[in-house]
Amino acid sequence: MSDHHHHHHSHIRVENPPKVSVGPKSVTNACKMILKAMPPWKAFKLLQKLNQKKGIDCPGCAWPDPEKRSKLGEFCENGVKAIAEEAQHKLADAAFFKHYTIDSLRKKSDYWLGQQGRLAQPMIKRPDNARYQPIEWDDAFQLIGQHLKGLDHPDRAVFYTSGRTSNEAAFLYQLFVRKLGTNNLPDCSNMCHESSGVALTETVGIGKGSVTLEDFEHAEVILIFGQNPGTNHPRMLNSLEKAKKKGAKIIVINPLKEVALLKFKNPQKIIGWTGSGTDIADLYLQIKINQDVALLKAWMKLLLEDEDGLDQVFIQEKTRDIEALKADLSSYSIDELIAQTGLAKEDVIESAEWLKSKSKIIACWAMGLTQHVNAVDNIREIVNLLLMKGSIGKPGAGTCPVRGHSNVQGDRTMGIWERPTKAWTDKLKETFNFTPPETPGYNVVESIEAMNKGKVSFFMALGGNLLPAAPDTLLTEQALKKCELTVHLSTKLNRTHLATGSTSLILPCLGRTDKHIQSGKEQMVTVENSMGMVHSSIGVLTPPSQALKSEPEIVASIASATLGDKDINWSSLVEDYDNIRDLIAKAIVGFEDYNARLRKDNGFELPNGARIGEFNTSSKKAHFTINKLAESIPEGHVYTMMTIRSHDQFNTTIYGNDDRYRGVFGGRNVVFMNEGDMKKEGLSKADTVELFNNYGIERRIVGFEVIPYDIPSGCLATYFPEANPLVPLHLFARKSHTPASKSVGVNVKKV
Ligand SMILES: Nc1nc2c(c(=O)[nH]1)N[C@H]1C(S)=C(S)[C@@H](COP(=O)(O)OP(=O)(O)OC[C@H]3O[C@@H](n4cnc5c(=O)[nH]c(N)nc54)[C@H](O)[C@@H]3O)O[C@H]1N2
Ligand SMILES: Nc1nc2c(c(=O)[nH]1)N[C@H]1C(S)=C(S)[C@@H](COP(=O)(O)OP(=O)(O)OC[C@H]3O[C@@H](n4cnc5c(=O)[nH]c(N)nc54)[C@H](O)[C@@H]3O)O[C@H]1N2
Ligand SMILES: [Mo]
Repeated sequence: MSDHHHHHHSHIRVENPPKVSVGPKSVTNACKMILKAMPPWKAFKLLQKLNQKKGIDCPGCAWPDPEKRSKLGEFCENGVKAIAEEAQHKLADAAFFKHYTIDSLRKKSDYWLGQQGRLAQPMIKRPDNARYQPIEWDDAFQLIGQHLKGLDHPDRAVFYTSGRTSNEAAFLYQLFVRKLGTNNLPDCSNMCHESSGVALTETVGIGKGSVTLEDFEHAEVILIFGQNPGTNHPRMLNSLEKAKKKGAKIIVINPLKEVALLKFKNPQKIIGWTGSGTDIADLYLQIKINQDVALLKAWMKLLLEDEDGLDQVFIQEKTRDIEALKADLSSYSIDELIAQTGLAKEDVIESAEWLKSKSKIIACWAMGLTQHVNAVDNIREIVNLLLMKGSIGKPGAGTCPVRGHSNVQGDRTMGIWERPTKAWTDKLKETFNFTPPETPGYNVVESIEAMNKGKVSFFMALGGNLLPAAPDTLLTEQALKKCELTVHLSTKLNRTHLATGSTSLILPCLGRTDKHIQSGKEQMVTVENSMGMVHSSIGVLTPPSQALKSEPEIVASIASATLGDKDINWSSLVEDYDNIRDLIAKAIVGFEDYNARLRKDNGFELPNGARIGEFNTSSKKAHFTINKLAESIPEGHVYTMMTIRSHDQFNTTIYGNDDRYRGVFGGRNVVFMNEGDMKKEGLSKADTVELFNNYGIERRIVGFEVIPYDIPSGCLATYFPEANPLVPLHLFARKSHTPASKSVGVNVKKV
C-alpha cells in the first residue's frame, strides 16, 4: 500500500500495555473524537439516541442491546468513533475531486482518505480521465442500466455488499440482482464469519449463533476464542462482567493477552471509574496461533476419560455419530496435543475440570477462529465439545459467533448470499413470479479471480472497501482495474474508489445517523443483531449534503434503469419503506406481519431451532464431526502471522495511528514479535524489517518496525489492512473460502 515509510528513524512510541481497559480514558478519547468532527449540540443529540429504543442502531458492531438501556446511552468508545467518522461536517465534494488526480489520491494513506469528509455528490471517472468529475444522478443510473442491459451474460456482473447496509436496501438489491439473472452476490461475510455459517449449518442446522443476551446471566462457563471484545465489541464486556457477578467462570483462548479480557472498568457505572476494575478471565490460555483444534481435542479426551461430565441423555436423543468421534480421538495422545498448543499441561487439565463439572457452557468466537485454512474445522470442533456437554438448546448455554458489521447477519437473512438455498429461490419465485438463477455465484475470492481473468466487466459495491479488505492487495487492485464499469455506493472516500475500471462511479449515500426522508415522510430502516433480534434504526441528523440519496432509493433507481418498472414497481417501493417491508414479510419466513411487529417496542426475535434444541439438519439431529489438526505452514517459512485490528480502526477505516491497549502509539507498520524469536533473528526493538513469503510467487512488504511483545514463539502479529499484500488469494478456508488471514506463513528479514 502507499503509506510513506520513514526508514531513517522511528516515530512510533511503544509503552507497556495498560493493566486495565475502558474506564475514564475511553470516555475522554471518545469525546475528543466526536468533538473534532461536530459541534457539541450535535454530538449530544447523537449520543442520546444511540442504541436506544426507537433510536439509531450503532454502526459500530453487532453486539445486542440489553432490555434495560443505560440512561447514559448504550455506547462505547469505538461506537462513538464510528459515528464521529460518519457524521463529519467536512465534505469531499466536486471542488475536492477537482483538486486531486486519482493517482495523487492513491498515494495518500487510508487515514488521510477517511479524513476528507463525507462524499457529497455523484462523481464519475470517464475513460482516459485522470479525475472524478460531477455527474447527475439520472445520468449515472442510465449509464449503469445501459451497461447491464448490454452484457452478453448477467454472470459478467458482480454485486458486492458490506454489512452496514439495512435490511431494506439488502432485500431490494438481491431481488434486483437475481431478477437480472445472477447469484454473483459476494459480501464481507465471505471474509468474516462464513466459516461459522458453514460449520453451524452442517452440524446444528442453523448458520447463526444460538444464545441470547440473557443466556450470559445463566452461564456457568464462558469460553472466548479468538476475539478481542475490548476493542471490537466493547459492550460485550458489560455482559461478561454481569456473568462474572453471577458466578460464571471465563476462559480466554488467545495468543495475545488482550487487556480488556484481563481487567475491565465499566464506563457506564461511576463506581467502575474509581475502583480497580473487574477481572474478566479466570484462566487465560495463551495458545499458539491456529492450535485451537489441538486444545479442543485435548479437552474432549480428558472429558472422555470417565465420561462423568457427558450429557448422555442429550447425546442419545439429540445427536448422532459420537462413536466415530470417540474412535478418532483415541488415535491422538494428550501430551502431544497439549505440546502443540504451547500451553501448560496443568492449565489444560484445570480448565477441563471446569468443563467437566459444569453443564451450562457458552462458546464465543470471532476472527481468531474463522480466518484459517482449517477454520470450519475449528468451529465444528467447538460444536463437538458443546454437544458432549448437552450445552446447546437450553438456557445459559450455546454457540455465540460474535458478528462484525452491525447488520451483516441481517443482510444474509435478506438473501445477500452467492449460494441461495432451494427454499430461498422457490419462495422468491412464488412471491415475484420469475425464475431466479440456481447456480451458485462468485464469493469474494472467486469474484477477484474472475475479474482478473477478464470474466467480469462490471463491479458494484453496496458499501464496504473491498480492495484493502481483500487478500492479495496488489492482485485485487489489478482485478478491479480490469472491469469496464465500477460502481460504489459509499458514505466516505476509500481506496477501492481509486482502483477504477475504465469508467467508475461514486454514488454517495445517507448513513445510519442521517434522517431518511422519502416523499416528505421520515423513514426508518431495520437491522438484525448478532443474536437474531430484528429492530428499527432511525437517523436523527440533517444529511451533510442535499444531493445524497438513501441506499434503498439508489438500488431501486438502478433496478428501474436496468429492468424497467413493469414487473416490480421499484420507484413506488421506496416511496415508503413499509412497502419494501411488506414484500419482505411475504418472501421471508419469520418476517410475517413485519411492519406491525417492528413497531411494537423492541422489535422481535427470529426463529432459531438450535436455541430450543431443534436441529434442522439432514437427519434432524445435531452431528458430531471428525476434524483434522491444523496443517503446518509451507516449508521454508518460519513464522505464522495473524493480521489483527488495532484499537483505532474500523476494518479499513483508520481512526488514528494508536493502539492504546497494546501500548503502541503513532504508527501502524509494526510487527509484534516474541523476544526469544527476536534474539534468534538478531533483532532489537525498533529495528526495521521486511516480511515476505512464497506461496507459488513471492510476496513482500517493507518498512515494518519490530515490537517485542508477549506472544508465543513462532507467532507474529501485524495489522489488517497493512499486511494484506502478504495474504495469498488462494489461501482460504476449506468449504467456506474465507481468506486465511490469521495464519499466513512468513519470514522476517532485517534491513
Ligand atoms: N472498533 C472496531 N469494532 C469492530 C471492528 C473494527 O475493526 N473496529 N470490526 C468489526 C468486524 S467486521 C469484525 S468481524 C469484528 C472482529 O472482531 P475480532 O475477531 O475480535 O477482531 P480481530 O482483531 O481480527 O481479532 C482477532 C483476535 O483473535 C486472536 N487470534 C488470532 N489468531 C488466533 C488463533 O489462531 N486462535 C485464537 N484462539 N485466537 C486467535 C487475536 O489475538 C485477536 O485477539 O469486530 C467488529 N467490530
Ligand atoms: N488481513 C485481514 N483482512 C481482513 C480481515 C482481517 O481480520 N484480516 N477482516 C475481514 C472482515 S472480518 C471483514 S468484515 C472485511 C471488511 O470489509 P468491508 O466491509 O468491505 O470494509 P469496511 O472497511 O468495513 O468498509 C468501509 C467503507 O464502507 C463505506 N460505508 C460506511 N458506512 C456506510 C453506509 O452506511 N453505507 C454505505 N453504502 N457505505 C458505507 C465507507 O465508504 C467505508 O470506506 O475485511 C476482511 N479483511
Ligand atoms: Mo467482519
